[in-house]
Amino acid sequence: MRSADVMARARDLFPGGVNSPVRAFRGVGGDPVVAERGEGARIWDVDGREYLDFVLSWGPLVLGHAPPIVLDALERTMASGTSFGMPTLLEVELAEKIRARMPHVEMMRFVSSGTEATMSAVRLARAFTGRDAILKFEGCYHGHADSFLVRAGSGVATLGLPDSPGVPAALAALTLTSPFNDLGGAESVLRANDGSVAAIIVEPVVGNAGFIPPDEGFLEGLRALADQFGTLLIFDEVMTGFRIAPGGARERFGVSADLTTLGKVIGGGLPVAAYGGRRDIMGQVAPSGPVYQAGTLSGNPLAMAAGLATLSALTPELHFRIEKRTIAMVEGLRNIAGDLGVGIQAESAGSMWGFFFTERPVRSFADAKKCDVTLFRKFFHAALDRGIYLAPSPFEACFMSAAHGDDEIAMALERMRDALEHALA
Ligand code: KE4
Repeated sequence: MRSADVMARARDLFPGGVNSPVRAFRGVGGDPVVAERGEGARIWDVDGREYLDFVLSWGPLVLGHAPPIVLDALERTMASGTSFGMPTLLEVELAEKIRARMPHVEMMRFVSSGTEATMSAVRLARAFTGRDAILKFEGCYHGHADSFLVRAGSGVATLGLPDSPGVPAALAALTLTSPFNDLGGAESVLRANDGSVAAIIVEPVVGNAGFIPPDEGFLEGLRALADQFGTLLIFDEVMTGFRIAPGGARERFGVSADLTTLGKVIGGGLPVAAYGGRRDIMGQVAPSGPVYQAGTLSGNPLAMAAGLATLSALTPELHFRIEKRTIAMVEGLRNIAGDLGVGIQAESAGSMWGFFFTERPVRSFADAKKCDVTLFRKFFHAALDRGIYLAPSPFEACFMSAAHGDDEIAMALERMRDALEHALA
């Protein structure tokens, strides 16, 4: 088995044999799938097995794997060089396209990972307000910068890590936390720390504790609290940007954050992320202001070209077509669980979706942790054996792409019904 051989070599080279923890299947057990190639909605592993892919590189591939429009753009661009470390027209064009869809992102800065984006946004918020504390929500994941590894989601939750060693207690103490969807809790934290909280940072739709949408009024409430306590509101849209609506959280919920972080989709599978927002805040970033942040490959032309091609193809019409199929997926999953007498909460927002095996609504990370993880693990592997690749953790979201047509959804639901029957046996 080539997968086993590759992983044996990988384990000797990388911690856990992976370059990012969630890939190691620790949340579901067993050995990871070793990818060989992807095309559209499908991936093949190094042993030639084919899967319908609902992880799509954890969100970036909203057009599916290796879309011709992106490959063509990369081929054209790389012929002129791969990196300059100088201003280029491509970065201007991608930023203009992002701002056209998210006008509240008046000014921005490209970086190469979501972690860089959120880390920089928090540094900027601390500088702009002169305050040191931040408020994040339990189960939300904002990348692996020190300040965020406090009650974080995604891989931190998957591995059941209390937080992370190596983060100085003095710094961790500046990260305040509260349950998602609990406005009262957020208000009492802000009141108890009045005058010292620089920013509230939140995933407008949580994709890192499993999929948890905001209650009606929750985001509006955070906006009001931010204004009341003089803190900035940061929407971490690294995952939700260009997935929950063509214009992200502001279009879907009508709430404007002071700063927004983006990533994944805006790079179309290449390393791109960004932070941006109010011009008066972004103007504080070096070299126009004193807040330092830099990056050798920020605005890399290949990455910009992939992002541009992706956003150009992702018209509102295409977005709503993918959203419709995502709704069909979660409705189908609810029907299957209902037929088999299994409690499930299956939800979606635009082209991202997720499910928990539980009778009770999931509104917070505490609720998510009560879901039936054992059944999830069995279902995950039964689905994998039937050629369905889901996120290998109950504390992650799944995604959909333009390449997942009606046939792929029907095929996936048929195989998932069989997988759930098997998992329950
Ligand atoms: P990166 O540094 O991994 O590019 O982005 C960090 C990040 C920030 N904010 C949100 C809302 C995110 O979802 C992420 C990264 N998401 C995870 C998946 N849950 C990336 C997968 C991984 O860690 O390998």
